[in-house]
Amino acid sequence: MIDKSIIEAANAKAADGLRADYEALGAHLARRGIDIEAVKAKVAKFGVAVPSWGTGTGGTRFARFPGAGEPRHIFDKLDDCGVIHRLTAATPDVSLHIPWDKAPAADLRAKAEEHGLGFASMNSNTFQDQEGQTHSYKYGSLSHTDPATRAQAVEHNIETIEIGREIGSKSLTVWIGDGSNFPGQSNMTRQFERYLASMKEVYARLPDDWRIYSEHKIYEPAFYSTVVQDWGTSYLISKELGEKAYCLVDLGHHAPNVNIEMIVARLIQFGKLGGFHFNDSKYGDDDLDAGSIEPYRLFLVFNELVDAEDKPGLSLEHMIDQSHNVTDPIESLMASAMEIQRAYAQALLVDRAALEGFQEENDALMATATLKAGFRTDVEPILAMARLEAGGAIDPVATFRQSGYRAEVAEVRPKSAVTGGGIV
Ligand code: LRH
Ligand code: MN
Ligand code: MN
Repeated sequence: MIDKSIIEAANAKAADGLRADYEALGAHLARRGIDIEAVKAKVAKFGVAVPSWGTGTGGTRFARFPGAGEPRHIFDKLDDCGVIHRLTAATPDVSLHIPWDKAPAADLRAKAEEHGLGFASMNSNTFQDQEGQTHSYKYGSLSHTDPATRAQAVEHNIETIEIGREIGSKSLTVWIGDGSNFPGQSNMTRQFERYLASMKEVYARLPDDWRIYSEHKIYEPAFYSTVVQDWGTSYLISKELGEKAYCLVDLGHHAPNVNIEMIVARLIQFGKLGGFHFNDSKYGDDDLDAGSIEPYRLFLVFNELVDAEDKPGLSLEHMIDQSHNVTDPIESLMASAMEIQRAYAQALLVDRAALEGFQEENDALMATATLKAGFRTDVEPILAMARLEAGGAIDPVATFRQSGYRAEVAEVRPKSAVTGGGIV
């Protein structure tokens, strides 16, 4: 773990500059009628969960180039998540993937407590075969033609709920790779009927205070048709299952140029948005760092969230879902957490009354300029001040590098094998 003194020493060098920048931004925002303290308070309360699987180098299906000190198991992963939260003060929860992270619940709880972490949504995995598994998921899982394979997939989801229940999670995220690779391979209607029947069995085992999220993805690994391919199907699923069922939007799971912020708006309007997997992409499900390719799109998603902030019943789980090929995963996850916070802070700056006025008057130019005014504002001093006040680092990546954490863990974590193929 990174010692407090290292963070304090790094912060001491940057604190005066930050205070000056914060004051200047405060004066600027005051002229726009915005109270910087109120924005900072909201940013400080905002948290995004880290995916356990993101702490290791992901790679692609062609190759994986692991770095030094890769986590060996979930307890190393939780240590890394502890570092991320300590430095950014923005990632209080970790999302687990079962069976990758399977371990005794008491040990998971103890390790999380050590770092002041909680557990976000649980993820089931029926897109891969595990050693010793009776039935293969090669031709599907929850929608498989074989009832025994479906039963096995249902059972795995129930087990994932059980593990989550013991560690204080409150939701299950279901993403399946089921679909088909060739026209005619599957009857799309029958397949979806089977999927719904299986999900109803899982839903029946959901604790009263839990939610279930269906995560859609346009394609991959199925290259012709995917059972849960878009938000329309995901919405149908949530309606079929009942009031504890919601849709999860992974930003990388859409066709290029799809208006994701509009999907977000629709799901909010009809009370079915449950959460996010944040990442960024240029071509497909690239799983690049959030905000690294299209920061404006991330901002526009947050613009919808802030617009609906006071909507009764809206409660969202914000999670990151990334795969890191060429960067240190800890650094990428910290950078993403900060980008997500940045998009939130910028969206908070939008003058909503003015925007509504321009929309009513059909003044397209001024309406879009009003949004841009939020996006163009450099809110870094707000984010950094929120971190400083919470005991985090003014500059998390620089402080992480100074700490020598990666070299230190590399001494006890053996170099991991270079394998072909990463995770999706
Ligand atoms: C699928 C996905 C889904 C999985 C994760 C590893 O592409 O986004 O959320 O659980 O990647
Ligand atoms: Mn995802
Ligand atoms: Mn994905």
